[in-house]
Amino acid sequence: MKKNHVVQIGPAPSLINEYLASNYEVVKLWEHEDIVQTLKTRCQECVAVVTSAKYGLKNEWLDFLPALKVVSSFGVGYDSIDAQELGRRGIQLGNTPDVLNDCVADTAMALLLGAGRGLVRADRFVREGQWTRAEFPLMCSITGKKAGILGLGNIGQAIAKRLTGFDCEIRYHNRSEKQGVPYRYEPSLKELATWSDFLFVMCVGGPTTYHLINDEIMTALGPKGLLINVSRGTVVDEEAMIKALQDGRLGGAALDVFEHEPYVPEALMELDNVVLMPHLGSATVETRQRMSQRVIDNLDAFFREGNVLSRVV
Ligand code: 8YV
Repeated sequence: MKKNHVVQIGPAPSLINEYLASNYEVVKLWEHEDIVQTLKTRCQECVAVVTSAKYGLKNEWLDFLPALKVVSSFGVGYDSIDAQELGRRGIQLGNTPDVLNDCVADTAMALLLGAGRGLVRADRFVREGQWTRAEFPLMCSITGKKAGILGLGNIGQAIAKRLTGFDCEIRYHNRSEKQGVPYRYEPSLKELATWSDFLFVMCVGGPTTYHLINDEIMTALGPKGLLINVSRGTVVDEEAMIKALQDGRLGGAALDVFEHEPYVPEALMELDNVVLMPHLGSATVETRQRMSQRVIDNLDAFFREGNVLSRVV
């Protein structure tokens, strides 16, 4: 049987690679120097694109993919893919929601304890031999504190569930109030920040949320407040955050994502009240396996029934 043609934008986990290699005719775009030439000469029959939240898909490439009908992306966020443009062209987009909720929420807790209880700083303190000559500063308690969540979607709710285990009081801000959740809605993000001891950023990325966390919000969170970002770097005005951290208007930041990944501003590395992770929210063996399987299932479902399983457009 003739195999369908697929263009793969960037490297993927081995489960996806092996599946693609045995079931499809694959063009590995990132291995080619002249991308446009490769699209023009080798991808005219490609019905599917396989990509990820990280590698995305450039709109200008779509004109060189006349047979394209489906995009299967590794990751729940799709801010690096223009879903509207795909919809306009009648191309389906599938992503990998839900299978990573718990993992990302666990990462948020790791950041909360890592920064809030000073775990990362304390580790440095011991390794650098400071324990024999100095006292580690007292940190603030986590239990019973006020936690704000920007973006109470499925991952936001998994974060809230974990925070109830710490007896935290929880409020959230979304574009609109969510029905059927036991947490209080705060219509103003600034009010939420003012109220919160910890503010978790868990909304979508892209233009609608660009720099939602600005100087005013960080100042409202305050000198004792902790900002935790596990969504997208673009939601936070990074320059304003650095200034707020430097002059003590913001207590601390725990970040898994950055505005210009994988580049992290030098100024952040110099701050003791900051914990940094290289975008590992969903990075466990089990979760990446489930995400890979969903990429495959989305493609399979499309070729079998004409619709991806987890459909964005
Ligand atoms: C990505 C993510 O999957 O799911 C998302 O939106 O940001 C991550 O889990 C990972 O960076 C690979 O692109």
